[in-house]
Amino acid sequence: MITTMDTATGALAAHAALGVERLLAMDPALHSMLEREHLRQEATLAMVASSSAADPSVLACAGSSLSNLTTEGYPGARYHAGCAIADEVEQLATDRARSLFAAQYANVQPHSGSTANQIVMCALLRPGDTVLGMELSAGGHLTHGSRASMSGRFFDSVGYGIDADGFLDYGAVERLARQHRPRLIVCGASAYPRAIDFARFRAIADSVGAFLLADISHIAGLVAAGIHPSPIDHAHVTTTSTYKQLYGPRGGLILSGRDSHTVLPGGRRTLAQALQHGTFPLLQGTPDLGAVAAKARAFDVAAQPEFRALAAAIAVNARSLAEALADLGHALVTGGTDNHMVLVDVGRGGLTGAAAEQALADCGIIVNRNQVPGDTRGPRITSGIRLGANTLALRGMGPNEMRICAALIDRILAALPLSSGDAVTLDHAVRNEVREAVAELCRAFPLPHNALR
Ligand code: DSN
Repeated sequence: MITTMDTATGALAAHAALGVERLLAMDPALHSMLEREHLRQEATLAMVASSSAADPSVLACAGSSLSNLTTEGYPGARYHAGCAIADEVEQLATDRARSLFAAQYANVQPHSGSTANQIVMCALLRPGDTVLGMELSAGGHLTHGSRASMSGRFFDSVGYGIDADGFLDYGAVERLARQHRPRLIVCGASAYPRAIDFARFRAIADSVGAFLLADISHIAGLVAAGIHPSPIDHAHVTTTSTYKQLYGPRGGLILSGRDSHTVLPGGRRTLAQALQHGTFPLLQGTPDLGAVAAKARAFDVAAQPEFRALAAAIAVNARSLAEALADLGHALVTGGTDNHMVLVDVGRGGLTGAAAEQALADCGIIVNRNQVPGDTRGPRITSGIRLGANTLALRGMGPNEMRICAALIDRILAALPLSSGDAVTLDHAVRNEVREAVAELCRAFPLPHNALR
């Protein structure tokens, strides 16, 4: 019988190396794509605010033999044999998640942040119940009640927004809550550069008897590091994806704090039990145990002092980037940032977000187009771009490099012909000059092969 002894035989490393060797020999075309993508990430400035780069040890877990497992249920209560080691891994990931966020309950099985939100809604609501979430066009997320997703189709969804300066309009949230009496209020955003007042949201939720869900997908690293206030004991439930600011694998996480033992109306289940049941069997079957192991690894990395330093650098860099762009005359949504993200209103200069995104990408600066408050352009064109500091901070860049990045972005945007469309041709001399500067930055600040330690 095979034991669970830790033998450190090298079998894991040999298997991983064999995998790459066989991929090259058996499928050179696919190997070439993956190799090129690896090099592309090394050679470009990733400033998509929802992106990061996972440590190779995280990726090794995700690609390990644990992904071969078929199993349903939870540690100690599976529906298949052969899960003793998987149970240890999932328990470790769960314990680390609870410890990292000072939560009382964690579920590490959700396949993504979107799925985590679906699980919470299906666990706590009945079809047709009212959900109050941030409008997608104001910076919310598809899964917070947008009509384009099941969250806005299976539930009666009402949206709150931002004021004319781009700040969250808490007064409007309160009025809409009183008017519509939602069963669930969702806070958290995909494109909002300011801190979120979770205590205020909870007070509004309590005033109408609603559950509060905080989706911290974008700011989970800042929350874990204590740089952004934590929602854990304010919200009934907190969700996050694990590949954005936690530098983990593709996946999601559900957390709960002081409310996790509350018995839900009907008296059948506590909140924690409803979330367990909502994940499996209600929404998911077999979890990806490789991803669960990778989450365990990422949570350990995020618990280290080096991660707190990284999170602090993210926030400092975002502020430096915002200040430098503002000094160069760019209009920023809310005038600046409290987190990792900067929203630039390029429409005021006569550009579209799509054109800016394309021209920046052409020079090796990777951002995404994003709507701005009162945008007259749709989500495919937009009048803004969204920038983030996660990966640049990981590369060791600081305020000085943020000023260089701001100057490069400004150089590109200033050279663009005014356009309302999304197809642009950038002046070749400007493109070559910026490409060379980007290459130099990437060489000077390589992605760390052994990130954080
Ligand atoms: N929510 C998307 C974003 O903010 O870019 C990614 O999942």
